[in-house]
Order: sequence, then C-alpha cells, then structure tokens
Amino acid sequence: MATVLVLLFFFSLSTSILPSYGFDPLDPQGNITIRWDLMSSSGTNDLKVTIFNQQLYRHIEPPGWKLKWHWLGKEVIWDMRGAEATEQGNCSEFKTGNLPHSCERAPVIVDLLPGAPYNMQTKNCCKGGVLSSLKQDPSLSVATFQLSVSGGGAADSAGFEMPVNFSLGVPGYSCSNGTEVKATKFPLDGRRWTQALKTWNVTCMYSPSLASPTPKCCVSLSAFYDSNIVPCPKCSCSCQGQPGSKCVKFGETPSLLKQKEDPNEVSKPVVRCTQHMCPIRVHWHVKQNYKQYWRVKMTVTNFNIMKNYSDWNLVVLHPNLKSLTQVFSFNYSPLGQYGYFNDTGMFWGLKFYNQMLVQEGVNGNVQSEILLAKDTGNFTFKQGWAFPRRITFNGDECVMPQPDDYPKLPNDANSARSSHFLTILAFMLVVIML
Ligand SMILES: *[C@@H]1O[C@H](CO)[C@@H](O)[C@H](O)[C@H]1NC(C)=O
Ligand SMILES: *[C@@H]1O[C@H](CO)[C@@H](O)[C@H](O)[C@H]1NC(C)=O
Ligand SMILES: *[C@@H]1O[C@H](CO)[C@@H](O)[C@H](O)[C@H]1NC(C)=O
Ligand SMILES: *[C@@H]1O[C@H](CO)[C@@H](O)[C@H](O)[C@H]1NC(C)=O
Ligand SMILES: *[C@@H]1O[C@H](CO)[C@@H](O)[C@H](O)[C@H]1NC(C)=O
Ligand SMILES: *[C@@H]1O[C@H](CO)[C@@H](O)[C@H](O)[C@H]1NC(C)=O
Ligand SMILES: *[C@@H]1O[C@H](CO)[C@@H](O)[C@H](O)[C@H]1NC(C)=O
Ligand SMILES: CC(=O)N[C@H]1CO[C@H](CO)[C@@H](O)[C@@H]1O
Repeated sequence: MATVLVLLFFFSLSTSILPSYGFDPLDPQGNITIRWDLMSSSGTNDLKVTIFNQQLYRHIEPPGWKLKWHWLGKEVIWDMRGAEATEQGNCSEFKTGNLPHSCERAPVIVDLLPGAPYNMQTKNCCKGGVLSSLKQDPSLSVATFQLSVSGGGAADSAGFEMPVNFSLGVPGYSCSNGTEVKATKFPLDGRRWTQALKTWNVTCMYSPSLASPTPKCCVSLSAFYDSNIVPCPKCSCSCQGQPGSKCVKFGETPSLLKQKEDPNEVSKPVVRCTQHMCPIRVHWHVKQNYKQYWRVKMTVTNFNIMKNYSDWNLVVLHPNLKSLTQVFSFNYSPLGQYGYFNDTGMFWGLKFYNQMLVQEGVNGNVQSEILLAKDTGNFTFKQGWAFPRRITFNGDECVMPQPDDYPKLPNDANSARSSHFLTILAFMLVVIML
C-alpha cells in the first residue's frame, strides 16, 4: 500500500507541475522576444527586427517561424532584407515606378532559406525560420531582418507607428503588443556606439495547452530486476482505429510517402501502428547496479515515418540527476539554474553523430547510457524511485505509465499488488488533493 501511495504521490506531483497556463517552472524566464529598432526615419522608416529565442530548451523547428502583424494605418513595405513577405498583396495604388515589396494590411513574414542571394542577407538570417534553444546553440537562437516602411497613419515627425496583433506562426505561442523600451545601442568599433531612434519589445509566451491537444510522446520502462517491459500506456497519443487516426503497418510503405508534402506547413505525423500511436517513444531501462553507481540506458525511437527530428532534445526530471557522473553519446546540461530544481536536466544529440533522429525505417533511434552516483540515504530501487518523474521530448510532455504498472523488485511484488479497493481509494485521495 505504501508503495502505491508513494508512486501516486510522484505521479500527482509530476502531473501537477505541468505548465498549462504559460508559466513553465523548468524555464520560468523562457520567452521569445521580438525587438523592433527604428534605425532611421527620413522618407521611409527603416527598421531592424530581431527575434530572440530566450527559452532554455524549446526551439523552433522546421517549417520555422512565420511572423504576422497588423498595421494600424496604410503602411506598405518597400524593401526587405533577411526575410520576405509571403504575399505582395494589392499594390494597385502605386501606378508608376517600382512596386512595394508588400501592401498587405497583415503581412506574413518568413525567413529566407540558407543560401539566399548575398545581397538579400542580413546577419543571423536565412535559417529557414529555425531557431535553436539557448542550451543547444545560443549562436543559432537569434534571427534578424530589415524593412523599409512608409505611409503610416502617423506620417508626421512622430515617424513610425508600431503595428499590433503579432503572431509567431508557431503553434502554442501568443504574443503581446509592442511596448516601447530603452533604445538599443549598437557597437560600431568598440569605441563608439550608435543608437536606435526608438525601440519596442514584443514578448511571445509558450503555452502547451494552446499548442497541441494530444500528446506526441510516451515513455516505456524496464529494469534488470524485472523481466517485464512496461510499455507506453495504450492510446497514449491516439487509438488505432479511432476516426481520424491513421497509421501504417510495419513492413508497409505508405502511399502517403509518395505524396509531396508542403514543406511550408506543419505536417501531421504519420506513425507506425503501435498500441500507443505516438510519433516518439522514450525507453528508460535501469540497466545495472554497482556498489556506488547505477546505470540507465535511454533510447528514443521515432515512429513518425515522415519526419527527421533535427536538433531534438529531451528534458528529464529525476531526483538523482544532481549526481549524474557520466553521459555517453548525448550532450547534457542541468536546467536548474534558477535554484528551484536540482533534479532536471536536458539531453541532446552530438553534432555529426546523433543530432538528428531520423525517420523510422532508416535508423530511427538514438541511445545513450548514463551513470549516476548513489546519493547516500536516498538511493533505492524500491517504489519506482529509479524511474524518471517526467520527460519531455522537444518540449512536449511524454505520457508516463501508471505508477502501479512500474517494474517491481522481486521481493516488492506482494506488497505492491495491493487490493484494487485500496488503489481506488488512493486515487480518489490524489484527485481530492489536486
Ligand atoms: C523574457 O526573457 C528574458 C530573458 O530570459 C527575461 O529577462 C524577461 O524578463 C522575459 N520577459 C517576460 C515577459 O517574461
Ligand atoms: C487586433 O485584434 C483585435 C482583437 O482580435 C481586433 O479587435 C483589432 O481590430 C485588431 N487590430 C487590427 C489593427 O487589426
Ligand atoms: C485593390 O485596392 C483598390 C483600392 O486601393 C481597389 O479599388 C481594388 O478593387 C483592389 N483590388 C483587388 C483585386 O482587391
Ligand atoms: C493590441 O492592440 C490592439 C489595438 O490597440 C488591440 O485590439 C489588441 O487587443 C491588443 N492585443 C493585445 C495582445 O494586447
Ligand atoms: C527588450 O528585449 C531585448 C532582447 O531580449 C532585451 O535585451 C532588452 O533588455 C528588452 N528590454 C526590456 C526593457 O525588457
Ligand atoms: C531523413 O534522413 C534520411 C537520412 O539522412 C533521408 O534518407 C531521408 O530522406 C530524410 N527524410 C526526410 C523526411 O527528410
Ligand atoms: C543542488 O545541488 C547542489 C550540489 O548537489 C547543492 O549544493 C545545492 O544545495 C542543491 N540546491 C537545491 C536547491 O537543492
Ligand atoms: C530527494 C531527496 O529525498 N533528497 C534527500 C536526499 O538526502 C539528503 C540528505 O541525505 C536530503 O537532504 C535530501 O532532501
């Protein structure tokens, strides 16, 4: 009974800290800031827009950001560098000379692709809208573009009017309006600084409940002391045969693969038929027990047959991670830099080795082993302690097995198989607690 209660406690803990309202306890300062710098304001307003991904572990993956805003007046964009508007729109008002780059009231701006013509580039541009997380590669977490705008409602000396209603075009993010902040200073040569005429910040926050109604990842467990493998919970991400859920049987080549996917759209995952129906499965195997250490093998498997996950990452919560001694084949960085947590860390692939989790069928998994020192007084294989409390893949929460199903120590089995009545009672207790 005690086992069940302890496990249920961990379970309730791990579900109750899920950030559902935009605040992520693992990354409390995380946001994407879009800074607008008005560089000059004679004839046209010349602006420099910089997108900073200031999130520790969330990144923007292909097809990338698609920034949209609404002009307040009759602004048109005459020129753009480092990015482009997807639509030119109705420029019929301009009858002579060059036409503007975009006359849309609500332009949608996309990053240029790598290898764009040199004269169209800016510093930090041309990554197809992909932004790395701060932990993985801060040098790739920033994007910049420039635009020349004229014809605003406030075409007086006030110059430029900040547009409103921003969206990042990535599921899960919502953005504020711009607020004017201290003007940015730009270093010229180390001795002299220039300054923007005006600067505004727009802040975009992530909220998982906005992002996706269904999970995209699940966790399975095993241990050297129990021959059972605890699979991902059935229907973790979807159920086979449920209307709207499609999957491809093992060994079959899907007809979908022959269809050309639109590279500009977020494609729906096409998964192999499994009982969990998730595109990603993370397996945690408690592999070995040494005198002072214990060893875990982690395997991430891609069941999405249409997608390679480049620059994937895992965030793992386990109380023993603060005594992590060695990590093989993955990069690791603790996430607890704000002092709330000491038990959370991030794993990601090694460059040129397993940075890309390729599609199922090619070689769809990445693996690592980690060695952890046993904290005196805390360490135990009992009561599911050796298993992670929480895992996310690319920032998406993975569905964990029920604590009742966890691998059990041989001598733990009897006490753990407590009566159903007590289990139900404990569940009700947890529900009341939440
Ligand atoms: C956005 O992130 C930066 C850097 O982490 C932080 O300084 C700032 O307070 C954050 N803004 C909001 C509104 O959370
Ligand atoms: C911005 O969005 C609000 C609410 O959706 C809407 O009422 C308003 O008209 C929009 N502003 C512009 C300039 O489109
Ligand atoms: C373009 O805008 C003008 C007014 O600026 C309008 O008269 C014309 O009908 C519009 N054309 C289309 C195709 O919407
Ligand atoms: C931004 O400003 C516009 C116009 O003032 C308003 O309609 C909209 O609701 C604001 N959006 C946010 C997120 O505050
Ligand atoms: C505006 O955003 C930039 C980039 O994140 C940051 O350096 C600056 O401190 C922000 N300004 C304010 C007042 O938050
Ligand atoms: C994924 O990568 C593999 C190996 O590099 C490649 O053969 C395959 O075409 C890629 N698939 C997609 C969907 O990009
Ligand atoms: C985190 O761990 C370090 C080293 O194990 C320890 O010194 C520190 O007090 C811990 N912090 C918290 C908040 O538990
Ligand atoms: C997670 C946990 O129970 N940590 C405890 C491990 O043991 C030390 C002292 O031995 C405690 O301070 C921790 O709270």
